[in-house]
Amino acid sequence: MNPQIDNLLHETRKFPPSEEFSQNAVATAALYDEASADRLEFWAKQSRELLHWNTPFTRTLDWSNPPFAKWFDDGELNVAYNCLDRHVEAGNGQRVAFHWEGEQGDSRTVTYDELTAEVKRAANVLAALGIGQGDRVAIYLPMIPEAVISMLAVARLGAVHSVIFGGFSADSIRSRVDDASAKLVITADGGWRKGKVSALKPAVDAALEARGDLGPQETVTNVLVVKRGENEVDWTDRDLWWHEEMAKAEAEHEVQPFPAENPLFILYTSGTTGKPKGILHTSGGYLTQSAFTHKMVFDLKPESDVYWCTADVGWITGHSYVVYGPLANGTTQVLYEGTPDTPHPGRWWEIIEKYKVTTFYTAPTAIRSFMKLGRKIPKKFDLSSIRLLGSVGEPINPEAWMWYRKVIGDKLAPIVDTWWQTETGAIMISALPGVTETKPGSAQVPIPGISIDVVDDDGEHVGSGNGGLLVVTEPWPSMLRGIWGDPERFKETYWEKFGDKNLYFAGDGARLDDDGDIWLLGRVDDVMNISGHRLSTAEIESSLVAHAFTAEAAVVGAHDDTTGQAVVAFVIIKESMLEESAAVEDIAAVLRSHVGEQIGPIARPRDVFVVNELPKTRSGKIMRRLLRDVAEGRDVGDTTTLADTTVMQIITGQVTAK
Ligand code: 6R9
Repeated sequence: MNPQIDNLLHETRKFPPSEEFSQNAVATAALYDEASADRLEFWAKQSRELLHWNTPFTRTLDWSNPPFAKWFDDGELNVAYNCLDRHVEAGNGQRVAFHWEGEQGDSRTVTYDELTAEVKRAANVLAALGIGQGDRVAIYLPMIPEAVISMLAVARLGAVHSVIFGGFSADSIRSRVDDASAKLVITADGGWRKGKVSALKPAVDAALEARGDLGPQETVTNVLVVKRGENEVDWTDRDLWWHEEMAKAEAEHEVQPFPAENPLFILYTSGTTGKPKGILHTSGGYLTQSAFTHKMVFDLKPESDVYWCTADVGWITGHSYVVYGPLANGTTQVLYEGTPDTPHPGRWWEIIEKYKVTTFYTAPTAIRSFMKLGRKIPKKFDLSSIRLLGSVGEPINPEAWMWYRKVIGDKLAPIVDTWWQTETGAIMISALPGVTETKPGSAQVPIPGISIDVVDDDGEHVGSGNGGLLVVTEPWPSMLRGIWGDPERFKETYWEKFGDKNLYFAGDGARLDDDGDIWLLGRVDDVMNISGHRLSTAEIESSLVAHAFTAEAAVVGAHDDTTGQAVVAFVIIKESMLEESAAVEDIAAVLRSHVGEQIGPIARPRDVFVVNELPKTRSGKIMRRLLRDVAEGRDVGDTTTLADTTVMQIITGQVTAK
């Protein structure tokens, strides 16, 4: 078993909240009672309290056609108005929305007044380019205020954004733009990463030029380009500078309400097959649950807190806990452009000191890499403003949890380990700070109003002390409404595993401890979790076999001390290419960078092993379990189902010879 999970199963420490924290906590134990008394009424009440509805809803949930849910569906609201104008109207326009920090140390303070004004202008720019309700806009930007402004401007018009993480390649942009038939792409002339300006526009140019004769008709009519990196960029007729269009645009923009189920965004995530899934989220339910969880799980005091979630807006965490949840709640945040170790390894701690961050939300992989560098670095900075810590993206091993608490939280700050997914839209399992006694390594309990279970293969509850599969048993407000353009795949992937029981299958293994608390154990499918980012084995395999050298490829996620898992690939070279490939000095490096170019640097395998055979069952299925054993340096387990039982000896020999 993965050593981190093994540790996790022996963990018994518990940390009750301090009395002081509990007394001032936003969340109370009564929330659980209220939610279990009447779950739907509970969500209806939260939605009315947290959001402004132009047309109040009268129906909370329509589940007459599962798994297609509708929440608050006869209500109307505007998502951007909820995140901006209403805070200004309530007299909080002077409050800082973002303390933005560039990697090079340049900074910009954006108040709610300013953010609202910029979004209004940007909405006018987009409308002038023909964007209206339901149109799709692709956003490929670095972590600069314009990323948030673009998302909110799209939302304000009732259009749909598809944010593409800045680390993805031209091919990934192409397939996402095509899948959603995007009309407009918003990008930049570059962004600062690791001390250099990384180009973004060339990838967009390449994506839009790479249309083969067989491709569908080009849907993109314009590319808006934000000036950030001062890079030289190629220019075409469809390109427009963001700042020039903004300068020409009207300042006023009248906000219009849209139905609760109006699509808000599509976000692509890896599944078990090669093709990323376009996860669709809509407006009212999504905003309700992201705002509710942001307020309760992060114990939000909007007048005094400075909240920092380190996620990029290219991931769901950035959508729900940088943009929608925090802004709906009128939060003051830090937004940082760069990498944690540039220009020095204490950069994040320096930012916490500078802005007196109170609430810090990051991923276990980051915590582990800081742990490796030692406590001396964070100890150089004043982190005494921190009062609450959060973790997301993968199971946090108890050792990292304890370090996070001691070194960053000064032994006082509660830690909330939050389990959720792109598909769930918002946090589903987490301690409530001030209420829950926390346990290192366990995400613990469903949040009020959410129904979770751990079940066996037949969908039956496993009972305390047992392991099984994590399921959501009742629809929830921020649930995905589908996979863009593929309702069948939506049903098959998430809802059909347990027959007609209507259980949402998350794809994660979990265990219930004797208190009934939930411990997440990682994915049970062929999805890997690298630094908290999801990648599918199939997607990387198909990229590897797209290279001229490769006949066959098998990819596994192997345990890695820092990144949680690392991509390890086994490839067979084509007979016809043996000579040519032998002339290449480092085939592994060639294939690694090929994957990096096709999918993006995060997908680049840590190791590529060239082998003569792959272990297959008699029915021809690759036995990834055995390859994982090799990749993790273990003795290879049971090989009796292999078609050729000697193949593993050969592979082990080839790998250890490296
Ligand atoms: C928010 C996010 C989702 C997958 C999920 C699970 C893993 C996320 C976790 C966690 C254990 C946690 N995951 N949070 N595992 N404990 N607190 O990360 O979304 O990128 O879609 O990934 O991440 O395996 O299924 P996403």
